Amino acid sequence: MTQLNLDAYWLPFTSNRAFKKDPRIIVAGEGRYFTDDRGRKVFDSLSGLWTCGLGHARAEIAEAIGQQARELDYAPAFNVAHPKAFQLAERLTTFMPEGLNRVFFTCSGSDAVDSAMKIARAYWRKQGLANKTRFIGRVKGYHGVNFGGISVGGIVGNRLLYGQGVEADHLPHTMTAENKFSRGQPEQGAHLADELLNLITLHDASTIAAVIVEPMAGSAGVIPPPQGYLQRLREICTAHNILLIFDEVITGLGRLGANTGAAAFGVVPDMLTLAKQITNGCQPMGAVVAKESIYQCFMDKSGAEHMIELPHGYTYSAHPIACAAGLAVLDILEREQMPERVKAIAPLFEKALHSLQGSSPYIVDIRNCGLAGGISLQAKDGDAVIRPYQVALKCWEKGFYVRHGGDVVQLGLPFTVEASEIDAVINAIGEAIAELN
Ligand code: PXG
Ligand code: PLP
Repeated sequence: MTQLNLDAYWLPFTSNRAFKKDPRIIVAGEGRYFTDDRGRKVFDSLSGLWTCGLGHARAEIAEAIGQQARELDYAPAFNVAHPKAFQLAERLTTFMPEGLNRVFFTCSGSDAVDSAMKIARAYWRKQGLANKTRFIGRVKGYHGVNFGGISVGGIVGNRLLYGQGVEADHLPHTMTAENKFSRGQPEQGAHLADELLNLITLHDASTIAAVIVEPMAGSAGVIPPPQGYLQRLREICTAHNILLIFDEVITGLGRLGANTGAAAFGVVPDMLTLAKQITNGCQPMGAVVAKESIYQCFMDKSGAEHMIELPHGYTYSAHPIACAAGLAVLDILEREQMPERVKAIAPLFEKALHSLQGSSPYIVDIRNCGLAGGISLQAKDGDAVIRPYQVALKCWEKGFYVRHGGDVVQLGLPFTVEASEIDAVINAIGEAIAELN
């Protein structure tokens, strides 16, 4: 390895000062393993950043990307289009709940969230309900980093520095004391959805465009919805003429052992957002999938036929190379029955993860759903993040890439994970926690 100059690169969501003293550099990836610059194999326990469920360097995806780059590297997205945009949109709808069949492509999950929020506001304005502009998110929600997303988001640290955002209020989160160490969906807590009624009383439904939640909160540390909770949110939104948006950037396309969180939990939103797994992380891409009636409203209420119905889009919307990657990914997801595989192996993961309960006084909660898991650690002298951070560093030294976020150690295992690897990573985390002081 040539010596790297670390100065110029400002790393995202990273403690740059600490990192540059002790950098962790990945130089290759294959299957479920990275190779670092010391030549070590490192198990990827977060599938990249929840992106690479199929594992790294899948030949079919690489082939599709290379071929597309040679055939058509870029096509403008406004007023012209390329075939794979239509093909991918159509293929994606076959993975979606019944009725969600109009796909708007974006460049990331953050873009997908802000696009969905703009579509929601515009949808009401087109119907003469221009006051329906407010959004309801949820405490601990993560909806990316654009201004819309941080406004509905509920992770304090991601908003504090940035000042005024979009008008939004927040539902309480569902991590209650009585639900600690629940396996899968907690039994208690559906009543927390009724807080939406209080927010409707406060703001009036005539000012609320949409409710946006992750069906299972990911970034905040894997918080599965209490049984009946999402059903209740759906009922209240329908009764009060408020759109329901599921942010499925993590839960979409297999993670929960179903094609979507909507399918896993049996609740259909009006729009859902996707990103990450669409291309298996190989190309930046996101999407909003909307009900046909939402799309049709724009078609019906936008004046003469040459008028643009939705003045919104990105230079890289439906990028040909991302679309080519996406088509290859959907082929593999389907052919290798990945959501089914996730569903089949999830109970093994659940058992191994929860075996850590009681192994350390620092472990204050464990949660899981599909191939996602979170371990909450007790704060140290008022510092909530130090222990998960130390666990992640220790795991890296042991040959495991493990994600820490806030007071949680998070796992998002590759869909292809083997039982022996589940045991190995849980052992490594257990050892790392035992070494804490
Ligand atoms: N919505 C949700 C639900 C997400 O999880 C985004 C939007 C934003 O997507 P982009 O592509 O703009 O990053 C996300 C992203 C973690 C972690 O450690 C999670 C995300 C990103 C990075 C790290 O949990 N989620
Ligand atoms: N800023 C400027 C000056 C631009 O011209 C554009 C796009 O043309 C953008 C920002 C938005 O970039 P993107 O379409 O990649 O989101």
